[in-house]
Amino acid sequence: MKCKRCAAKATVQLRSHNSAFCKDCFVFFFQRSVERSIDVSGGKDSLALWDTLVALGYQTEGLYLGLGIGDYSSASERKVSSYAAARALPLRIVRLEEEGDGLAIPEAAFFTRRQPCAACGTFKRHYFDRAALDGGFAVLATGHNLDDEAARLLGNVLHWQLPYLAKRQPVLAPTHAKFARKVRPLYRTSEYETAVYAFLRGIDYVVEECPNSHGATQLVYKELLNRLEETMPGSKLAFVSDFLRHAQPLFAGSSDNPPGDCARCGMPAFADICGYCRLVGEIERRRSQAVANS
Ligand code: Q46
Ligand code: ZN
Repeated sequence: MKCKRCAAKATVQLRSHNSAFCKDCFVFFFQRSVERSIDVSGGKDSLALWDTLVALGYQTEGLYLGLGIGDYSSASERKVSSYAAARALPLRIVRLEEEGDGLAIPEAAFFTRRQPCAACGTFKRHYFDRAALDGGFAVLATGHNLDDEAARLLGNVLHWQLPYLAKRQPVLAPTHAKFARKVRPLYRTSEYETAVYAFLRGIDYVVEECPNSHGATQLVYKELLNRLEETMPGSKLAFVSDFLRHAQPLFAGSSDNPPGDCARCGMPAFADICGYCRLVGEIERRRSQAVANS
């Protein structure tokens, strides 16, 4: 077997990466992948995070996931592409319409007759994990800020979603060889702070919100928390930090068993097939029914 990088005789085989390396190249690959990370959306949080990681000397590669949401997606892609081009930073672009299943968010929402955000979450998780695996990223960093964290935590607490509470941490160790470590370095930084940072650093980001965000549950939680924050400043940070310090360890045992492999796509799955493949199956079934009835 030959080394993937220099074609010398390989001494290390990495089946999860479908690769093999000689000693020197493996050391190079390992050291590089430890610091490779980041997914970017074209929004202020992701670009501010990328900018910060680069400034701190981290080796990064941007990952843009095109959701196929009309003008919003094209504007986001333009912003992130110009950010990366202006700084000569590597950017990987994955567009849902061009991937194997060819399904973008509007189509998924139409056929499932559910809110676009429901399919969006599942698609994002799948494609982020897939792209991190394909790219050999050791770490996947996302730009979720304090406002996002607090809103999600509130949602999890309101519905007592124990498995989610067990995983609600800013650093998530991989539970499967195909998962990268997931980190949310901005979890203590408010939306306002990232907006100010982006402005001061001259980062041109997509200002428009996703058209599907109106009425989204997360937004309702955010508005509630903003009202709380207005009268009791520091509430969001205390809610998130105190949860992590005092309550999160109590939920740690409520997480799912480690995932196996999805029978359809091979990615980690908590059942025979993963949540993404289940969703694609449902969309395909409903699409065939619609064709048959037309
Ligand atoms: S992108 Fe996707 Fe958000 Fe748009 S469809 Fe909903 S979840 S609102 S962060
Ligand atoms: Zn799958």
